Amino acid sequence: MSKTIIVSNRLPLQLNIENGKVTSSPSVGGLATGLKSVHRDSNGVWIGWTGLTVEETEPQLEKDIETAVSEQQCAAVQLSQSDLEGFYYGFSNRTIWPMFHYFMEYAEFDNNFWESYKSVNQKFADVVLENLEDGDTVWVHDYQLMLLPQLIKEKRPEVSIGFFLHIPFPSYEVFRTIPWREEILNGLLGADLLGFHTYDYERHFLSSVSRILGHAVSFNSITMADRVVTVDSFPMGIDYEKFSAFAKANKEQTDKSQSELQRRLYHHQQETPDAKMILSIDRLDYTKGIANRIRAFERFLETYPDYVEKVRLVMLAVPSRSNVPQYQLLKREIDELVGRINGKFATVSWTPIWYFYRSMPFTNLIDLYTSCDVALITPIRDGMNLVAKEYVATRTDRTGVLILSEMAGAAKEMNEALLINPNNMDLIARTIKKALEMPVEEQQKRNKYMQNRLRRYNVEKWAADFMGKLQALKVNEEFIRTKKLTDKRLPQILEQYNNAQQRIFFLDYDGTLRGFVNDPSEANPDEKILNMVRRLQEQPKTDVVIISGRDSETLGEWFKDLPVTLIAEHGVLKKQVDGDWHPTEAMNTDWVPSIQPVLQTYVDRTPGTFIEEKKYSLAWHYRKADPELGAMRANELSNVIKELSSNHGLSVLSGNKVIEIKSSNVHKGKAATNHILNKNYEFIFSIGDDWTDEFMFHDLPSSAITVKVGRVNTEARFYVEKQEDVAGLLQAFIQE
Ligand code: GDG
Repeated sequence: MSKTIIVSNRLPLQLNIENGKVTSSPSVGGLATGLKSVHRDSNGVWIGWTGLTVEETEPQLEKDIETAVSEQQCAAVQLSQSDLEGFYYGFSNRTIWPMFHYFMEYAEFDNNFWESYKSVNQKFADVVLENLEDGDTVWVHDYQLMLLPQLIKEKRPEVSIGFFLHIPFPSYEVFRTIPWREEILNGLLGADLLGFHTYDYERHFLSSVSRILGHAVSFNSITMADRVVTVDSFPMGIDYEKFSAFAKANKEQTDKSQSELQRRLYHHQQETPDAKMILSIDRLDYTKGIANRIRAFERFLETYPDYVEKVRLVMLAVPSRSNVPQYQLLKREIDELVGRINGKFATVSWTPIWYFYRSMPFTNLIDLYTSCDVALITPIRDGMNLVAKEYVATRTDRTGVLILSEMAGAAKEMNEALLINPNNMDLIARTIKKALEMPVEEQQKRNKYMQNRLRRYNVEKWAADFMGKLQALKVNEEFIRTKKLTDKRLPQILEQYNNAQQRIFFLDYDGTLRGFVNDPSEANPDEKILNMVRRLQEQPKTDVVIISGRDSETLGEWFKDLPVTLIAEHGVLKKQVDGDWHPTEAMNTDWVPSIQPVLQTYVDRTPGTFIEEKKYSLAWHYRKADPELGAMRANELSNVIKELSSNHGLSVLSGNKVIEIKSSNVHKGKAATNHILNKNYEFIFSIGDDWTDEFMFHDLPSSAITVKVGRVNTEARFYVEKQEDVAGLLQAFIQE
């Protein structure tokens, strides 16, 4: 039975070694819960690091550790101390983490870190490949393993691979400053499905792929040479029922069964019944905005002194990455801030901040969530932030107010929270006051909406959605495979051809009849091509249409001696046999005066490029420009025009070293269907290689034989592998 292999930096288990005996227990993080049905219930394997380096592992315990790990349905990747320093503390946490959270000034670009990142990703790949069997699916998690999808795909192209990024993906302007940006993008693009928490991260990723690698991006898919990569957003949820159930149990506790912390919190409530508690929980990380939060609390106490002795900030900061210098500095900063503010405001019976620097057992977390009236969550940047969701889930009586930073991915789904900009101290201070004074009915109303959403889109649903989408893509990929125009299928098509009274062929030119050449002006048809088209046209009851993006002059010149219909400029102009060129539609050119100057700036800035003014379109040619500069500017230009074009209804076509802009109401699909209107073709054949041909495949009647050149996602009914296969296929229709 095929299985799913989950891969993450750390395994979801705890190893305990006591008196030479190794035992393991599952750790119950959100991810492990969400993936339970993929991992535990369906015989999956989870691959990752145990938390023990090779140096920390006593040789005589190796076997026992392996057994303990496999008991949890896991397989371990062995990492050395130096792997950990370079790959984890280095590249992952001193390069990627700060860059992806827009802390560019903290990012270090160190080649040794990068080398270590590559070699550890390879170690993960080796273990995945060892465990991989036919039909398996792989789901890779997070920023430590961005090269892994490609490393697996190269070796096992048929395997379906998903990747989910748990942190933000930064904007192109930030991402492009990373020295290894191409390698990282290519690594990720080994996946068939890439998931992000929010649409913004998805958008940033697509923009980087389009601008840096130059791949064609449309909506949420990326077309590569031989496959299509899909990108989508899947906002991660929590184990709602667990949080809600633990919160209920917490309410029903007796004095005796209460934790020490719960007792302390309870006494505080008893002693000062009208005092309120504000909660803050995060890993101690500079992205979480902890220092700002404390300063905002100070601003609150200064601005609203009536609240002195009436409000306490309960702050849990969980130690994290303490070997990284920035984290050590942050720890010192927070210690000092807490000390200063407690010194400044404390009274005999009251300290404004209770500060815990440690991690707590899960039940203590519930004690905090259920006891605090307000949760103050103010990250500067955060992929999602699950603490915000957990706080809301534990409010079983629906009271409590969530103050949440707009910069957390969670803010996109939690509109009913009080959303703040984490850099605006006055706003946070005012919002704290608003939260403390919010009527209970309003609190309940807001939480009701959020709880309903969190209950519905919980972590299991998140995982199921991702896997469902990946599965659907796999089925689609298999479906594409079934479209191959094999020798077995051809006789049936030929039978239709032979039985038809009227027959027509729509043939695309570049990439279909003719292979690509470096200089497109030298791509004129050779004798072989001309002969083939002529002989096809000579078949009885058969018409041939050459349908291309080329301009009418070129196409007219190349095919002047053949009695075929020509459709040029992606459907804009048509020339019947022995006729003149005519537009196929009433063409709108009002947009030309506003777009022309934009193109002109690209000509000015990019030596060797020029504008071609066609009758109904503008083309910017860059084949004589420096290839890299040309490609880069072409991408830039096409993005700019796409943004501008929404007002004009334009379409931007990226051809071979040319960007063409035209009114979007004309395309090959429309031109082809208009051409056959009121005619009685019983056999319609169309073949083409790029996305402009998809319009034809889509618009022609479903009985048409539509053929894509290249094996990518297509609306065509069939495909052939490569341009070189086209001649052989057309030859089959030529009967002596
Ligand atoms: C990354 C992204 C994204 C916290 N303290 C204790 C404890 N926790 C638990 C919380 C929560 C989790 O840790 C923290 O999750 P966050 O989402 O808030 O933040 P990151 O650790 O930065 O996670 C983030 C997430 O990945 C998922 O994709 O949301 O944006 O940065 O579940 O409850 N648990 C226990 N003791 C503690 O002291 N037991």
